[in-house]
Amino acid sequence: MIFEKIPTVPTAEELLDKSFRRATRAKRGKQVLDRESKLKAEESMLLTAANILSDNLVSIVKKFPSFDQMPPFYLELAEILVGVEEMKMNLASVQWAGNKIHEMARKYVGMMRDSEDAKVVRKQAFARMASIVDSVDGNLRFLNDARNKLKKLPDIGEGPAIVVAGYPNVGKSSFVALVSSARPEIAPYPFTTKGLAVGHFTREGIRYQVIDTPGLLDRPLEERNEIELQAISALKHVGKVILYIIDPSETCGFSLDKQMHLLAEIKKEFNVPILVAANKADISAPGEGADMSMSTLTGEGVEAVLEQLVEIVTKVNT
Ligand SMILES: Nc1nc2c(ncn2[C@@H]2O[C@H](COP(=O)(O)OP(=O)(O)OP(=O)(O)O)[C@@H](O)[C@H]2O)c(=O)[nH]1
Ligand SMILES: [Mg+2]
Repeated sequence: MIFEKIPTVPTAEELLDKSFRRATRAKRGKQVLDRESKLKAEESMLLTAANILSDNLVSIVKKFPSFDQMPPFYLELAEILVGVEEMKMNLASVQWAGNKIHEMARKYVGMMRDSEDAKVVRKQAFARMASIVDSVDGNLRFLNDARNKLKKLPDIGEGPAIVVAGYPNVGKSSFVALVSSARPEIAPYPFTTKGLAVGHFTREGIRYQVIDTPGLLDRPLEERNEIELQAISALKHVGKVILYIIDPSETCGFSLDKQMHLLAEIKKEFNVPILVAANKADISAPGEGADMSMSTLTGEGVEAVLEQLVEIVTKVNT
């Protein structure tokens, strides 16, 4: 996954600590008897600190993937979770700081040669570097938060994908846990699932992906929060088929009417085959509107639903 390899982004303080410590060590080995060797020692201290700082800053930027060639699904998720423009601006500031320190170090080395006391100049240079790095501390923190959010996104790969959607608390995660390798959290309250998760199962040599999504309420797109938007994004970009789970028992806390209305909206919005399964058959009759019935608690009917999904995917593919 494109966001998986982004390393932690250090704070300004961590960067400065590291580089100044290494610079002190670089100086320690040097003899400082005459003016020339004192100059050399201060110079090496300055360059060591500057190189570490600018290399680190520039490499932070390099480790973020380029947003210009990103698959639309991940681009949209990045937009939902962190904002692509904001991320670009923060990266640009960090890049600027890296370049600035590099430039500045060269200038100060020149100044050192013409000065009475190299140590004084080196100290001025360190203060300048520290203030440049401090000035991007907010950017570094933003990027670290972004990194932590993006890293949690699931790796959606090549195989056909089944997206499981529905109202909160209807049993989406229970289904995904039952049929695939994923182990999502299951709980008796709505909005348990807060992000996308992917599990896998294999049928006749084909590896299928099952995507668990956060619950959706029936409401306009512009009112949806960042958690729901991830589900919409998966529906839009990755599904070969959608499994829409309804809970006719309404123990999920939402009326069947509302659940059916959301289904109608999804049918209108997405051009993907939809299988409707009524869950919780152990406590209520499926009622109207469902293609199949199951209980993810007892397991009854679940295998048949899975078979049907595989059949739909196979048809779509041929
Ligand atoms: N009686 C009964 N309860 C079920 C069944 N399937 C799931 N549940 C219960 O319904 C609750 C919600 O299950 P989840 O799988 O977490 O539902 P979800 O749709 O993923 O919920 P969100 O992530 O909040 O959207 C849990 O308490 C489950 O134990 C079922 O077939 N029968
Ligand atoms: Mg869930």
